[in-house]
Amino acid sequence: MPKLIICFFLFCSIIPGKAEDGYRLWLRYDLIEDGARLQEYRARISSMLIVDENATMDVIKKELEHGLTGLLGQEIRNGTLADDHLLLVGTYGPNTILSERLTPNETQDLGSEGFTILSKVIDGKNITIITGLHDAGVLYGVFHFLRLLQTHQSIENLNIKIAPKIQVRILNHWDNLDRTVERGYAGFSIWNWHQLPEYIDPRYIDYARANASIGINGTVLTNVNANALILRPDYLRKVKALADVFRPFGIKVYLTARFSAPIELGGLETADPLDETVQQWWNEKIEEIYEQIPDFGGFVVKANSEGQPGPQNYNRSHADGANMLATALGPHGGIVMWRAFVYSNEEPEDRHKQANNEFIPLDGEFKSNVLIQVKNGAIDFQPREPFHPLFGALEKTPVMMEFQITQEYLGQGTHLAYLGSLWKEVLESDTYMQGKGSTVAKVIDGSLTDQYVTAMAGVANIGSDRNWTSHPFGQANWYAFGRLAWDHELSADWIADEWIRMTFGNDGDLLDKIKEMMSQSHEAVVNYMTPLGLHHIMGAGHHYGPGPWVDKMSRADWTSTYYHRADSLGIGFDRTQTGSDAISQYQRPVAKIFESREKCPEKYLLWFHHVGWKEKLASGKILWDELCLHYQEGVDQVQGFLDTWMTLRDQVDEERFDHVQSLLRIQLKEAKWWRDACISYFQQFSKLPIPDSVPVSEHDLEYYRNKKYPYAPGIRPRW
Ligand code: BDP
Repeated sequence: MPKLIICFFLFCSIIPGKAEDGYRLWLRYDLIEDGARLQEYRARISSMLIVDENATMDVIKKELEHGLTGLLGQEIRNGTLADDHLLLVGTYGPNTILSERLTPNETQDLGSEGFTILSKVIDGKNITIITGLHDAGVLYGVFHFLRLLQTHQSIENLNIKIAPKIQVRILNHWDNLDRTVERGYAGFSIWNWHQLPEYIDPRYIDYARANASIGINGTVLTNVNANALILRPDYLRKVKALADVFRPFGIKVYLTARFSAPIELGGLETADPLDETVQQWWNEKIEEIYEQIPDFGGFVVKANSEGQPGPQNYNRSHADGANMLATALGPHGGIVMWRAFVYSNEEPEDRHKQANNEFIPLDGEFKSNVLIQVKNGAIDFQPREPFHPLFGALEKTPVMMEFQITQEYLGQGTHLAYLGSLWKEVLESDTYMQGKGSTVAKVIDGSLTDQYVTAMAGVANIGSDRNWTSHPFGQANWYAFGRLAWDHELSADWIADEWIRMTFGNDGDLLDKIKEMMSQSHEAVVNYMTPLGLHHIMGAGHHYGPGPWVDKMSRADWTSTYYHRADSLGIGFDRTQTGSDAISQYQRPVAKIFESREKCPEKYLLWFHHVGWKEKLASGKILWDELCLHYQEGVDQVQGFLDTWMTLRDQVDEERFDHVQSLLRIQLKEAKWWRDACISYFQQFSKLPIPDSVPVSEHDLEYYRNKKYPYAPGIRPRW
């Protein structure tokens, strides 16, 4: 390599303040700073040979060239099988160069997307092999290998064999065709419908690289509040262009299907799923899609919820609707992800109960290529929710997880909230569906039931912002979603560790400090927004900031007062038998814990119980004091994050340092806003003094109630 280039690499790596705009995400391939590791890697890999030829292998070659040149600071030449220190990459199908170099044991149980990475000595030559049965497996192996280098792991004696635990690992973009993003806080949609299919924005490729690097293999391009236009031929040509870009990265494209599309697009008079003309319309539409996109993944459907059309408009069931689409998609290998986030126009006595009420009677009636897509909790992506009771209730129907990566209820684009911890809490919850140990993770990965397909979806936080996710730490949530969908047994801490190393560097002090911030951040948000099981007390409509006073909306279960039920006696939603009895929807051993005032974990207390202001909690303090102290603790935690971050000035590049610093200041201001607004509001009911350690609110309640935020994302500013 010419001296000049080496100097350039060294130069880049020794300037701590080097500008970083976050565009590269975790795929930063700067020269390894650790001298010993660098030497090890350079000695181990001096050439590479990719044995197959196809579009995925081209992607692999580019990524390895880019990654290894950057990380090792030297070019990697194209090798031959005679080389010592060769990196040998490709599939291991029968009678291939690779199969000759592998024992059957080494490739056992890899499945269609798994990979193995092996250090071997063959004919006296050291080689490193990355292989899988299919191209996608090899691609995942290559990203894993690069991650080992990025996180400074040893690559001596590698004997790694990994396969994903869940089959469909998919992002749900809530992107509208006008490029606005529902609940998106990172700019506009990255899909440029106007310029597709002719112009392929390089962003699409970087998007696909990022997803493939964490094992995401599907993307739903459009909002669940669907627009039928996406199914029109001109739009389908645009979708095809994206599918063509993503295919080599192992990513399939899916769309949301508007149930009334046969009327809107097809000019039919009905969308009744049992009507033959309707079925015919969908069959033909689906044929048309597969002609363009032979590996089209299928549909996500939001039906009969929040005003969306669905089979119930025709007195048909969710199963009738889902099965109609599944029948048409089935022969092509497509699936239907039918959402359980339903709530009808008639208000039920507790929204918590509605999904179970509607879906349990249909258990066993869905075709095998239908999955019921269930949000992690029964209300709506709140900062903390107990797991959705449906996970423990559907025994004959595959259920899949829907997490929300975009932080609709967790500080939107400005709060640091690492969601790995939230998602792990849900995945590890025990449903007791088939006795102890029936965790949510096991329900969705198919280990409890024999299901045709398994899946996990995450509502994307990606937009046109240069750094993709608005908050630099929002990237960690995209990353964590992918890693958990691939392997839900990874710990939140482990995932954070990987992400920090790749995103900010491997320095031990930096790593410890950022990890500490991340690991506390979810709890901090819960503390200053919705402690002790409170939920749905945010501002109306835009869902930004506190709004515990919200009481008059077109339906009661959109208000805050419906959920917190504060009165002169106490606060909280009684979901025991004396209240809505939603607890009975959980399996008995779970219900027994939640319904007991003593056994119910305090983090869910006000979710399930109406508790007296002066009732004592585990700490010996009364509820009112605990509530106030939690709010204060949340504020203190954010202050702690800011203090910690300020000590990292010399270890983080200026651009990201300043950005995060500004955002933490906003978060601190807003944490105080939540605390003061909520305490002032609830104090009207408790009529108790605020504990001394909690500062007196800067403003009175009226101030908070009247506060307007015309700049909140998603709001159209008005006079
Ligand atoms: C809620 C969002 C709304 C979505 C809905 C859904 O506020 O914008 O359309 O969920 O998931 O959280 O369908």
